[in-house]
Amino acid sequence: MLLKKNKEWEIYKNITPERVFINRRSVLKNLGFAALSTNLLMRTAQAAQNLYRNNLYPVKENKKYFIQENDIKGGIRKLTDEYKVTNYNNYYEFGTTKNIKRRASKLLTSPWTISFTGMIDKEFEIDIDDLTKRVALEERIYKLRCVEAWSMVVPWSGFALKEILKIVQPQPKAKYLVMKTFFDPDNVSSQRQDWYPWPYTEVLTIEEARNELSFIATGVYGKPLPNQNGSPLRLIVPWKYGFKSIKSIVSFDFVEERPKTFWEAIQPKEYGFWANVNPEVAHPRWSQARDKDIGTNKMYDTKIYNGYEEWVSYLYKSMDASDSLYR
Ligand SMILES: Nc1nc2c(c(=O)[nH]1)N[C@H]1C(S)=C(S)[C@@H](COP(=O)(O)O)O[C@H]1N2
Ligand SMILES: [Mo]
Repeated sequence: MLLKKNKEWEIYKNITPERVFINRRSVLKNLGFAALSTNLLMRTAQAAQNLYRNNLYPVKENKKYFIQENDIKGGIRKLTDEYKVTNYNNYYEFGTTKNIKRRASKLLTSPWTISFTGMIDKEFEIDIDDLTKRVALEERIYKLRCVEAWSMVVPWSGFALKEILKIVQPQPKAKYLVMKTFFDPDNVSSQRQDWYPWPYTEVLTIEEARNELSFIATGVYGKPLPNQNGSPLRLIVPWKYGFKSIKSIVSFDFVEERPKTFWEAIQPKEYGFWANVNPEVAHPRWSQARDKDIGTNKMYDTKIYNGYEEWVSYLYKSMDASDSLYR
């Protein structure tokens, strides 16, 4: 019967704050569903929320940031196939291969509480589906350039990160925005491996977070974000290597001192804090001069700031142009 068969669902019941879960449960109890299992309840909630999210998309495209480019033989670059975007992923919480879709599908993304803390007007928590009501959703086509020298062109749906800053109003003392992915070692087995500094953590300067390109994606290809791409919300900073674009965010913390990011803690010389794309600064073990489109395997000359120089170069003008800006 259902209960036994779906035991695996229990694996990911986790990230729900106890409080929210208990409320949901008592509501359903009153409706006469007391006998329903925890698992079934949670899947029911998720299914209802999926329906709600499906109806948010597609959203209107913002064409301002679209960049056309040619491959090294002169062919015009097209969008990467949806299939590739959603089947070739980096998401270490679910494994170290690109093929993590099935495992990631077990993650429950509703309810999904996000906390806003630190040096802001007032600390608070909000569910993702309430947050998306408070921002303007739009679609943007961005290039994603992984530090592993592959790239994709992806139509993301979501909203500008600066909209969050408008809501939370960081204090002048706040210098950095720290974002974290869920941490659930009981249910996500990789997070019991203590050689990784879980949870996945990424940091931007407040000026970078305010940059008009910084984007929070909640959808892709005109649909809600699939789990493997970082549902229900992930960062996209297209002028930086892909590892900066943290998935499945649960917290935004505004701080004065910069903490170490996940990759900085593992290997700072290769995957540093700034990680701005630069074809002239090689990774210690390979060239960054070109990137290969996933899907077509066509080669592109990598551009400074991944082609987004006109929007972001001012951020780094006054800084020492050492290699660490580009790793
Ligand atoms: N939480 C989390 N976020 C993450 C990663 C990860 O392993 N865990 N991988 C990063 C890397 S290395 C890349 S290239 C992009 C890949 O995003 P995609 O799978 O949607 O293409 O996600 C980034 N965000
Ligand atoms: Mo990456």
